Amino acid sequence: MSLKVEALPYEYELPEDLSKLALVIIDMQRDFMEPGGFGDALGNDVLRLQAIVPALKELLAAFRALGLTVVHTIECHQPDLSDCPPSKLNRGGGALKIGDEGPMGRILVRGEPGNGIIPELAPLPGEVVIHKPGKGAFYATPLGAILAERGITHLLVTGVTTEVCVQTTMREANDRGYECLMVEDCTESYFPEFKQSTLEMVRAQGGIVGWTAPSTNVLAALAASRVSEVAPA
Ligand code: C5J
Repeated sequence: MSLKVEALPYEYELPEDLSKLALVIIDMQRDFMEPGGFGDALGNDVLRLQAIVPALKELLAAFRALGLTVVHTIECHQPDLSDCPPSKLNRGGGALKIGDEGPMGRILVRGEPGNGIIPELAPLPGEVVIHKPGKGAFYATPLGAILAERGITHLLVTGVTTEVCVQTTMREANDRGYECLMVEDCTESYFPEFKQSTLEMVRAQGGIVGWTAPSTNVLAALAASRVSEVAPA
């Protein structure tokens, strides 16, 4: 039975075999979400990103209940910054640069307290965690190979920030042939107008990059999958 999510620019069809669907949660890490991290050092109001946590938690719980693939990403660099090009290191003009010591440890460095995913969305054992040096989650990571190994064809894309790492990842995924939907209330930006523009760009021209929908629509389709599992033939 094919399950459809009410979405824009038109219905998004989930794969018949739901094991081909993955939830991708981009960079819900303290460095972007909390005062004292990278986002804050760049002068952003980081607390506005907190608004999406309840909806994302609910979506994550639904994926876990169905035993579906969950991918968490973390933007980070090696302690020696060998994977951080000067073009990234020197940009921004913020109070603290990548690798500097901040209140949550070294900014955007793998393993530092500020680099961890916020506790509400902490990965469970067995969930995929991708450490990525770039904005897109496919660049210089094993993500493509992991998704291929699991036979994943469809991605629900969430996280922060909408127009930077979330959009970049969705575009990378689109070019690799994945059917992608950005979950509207599970992604956020420091700039509300950039979020809105990104959603519009994704679904423009007949869904040139993919679909968008609120999490309630996704949850409704996932709930219907459970009903169809127990319904008599
Ligand atoms: C940024 C991200 N904004 N995760 N990273 O530098 O969007």
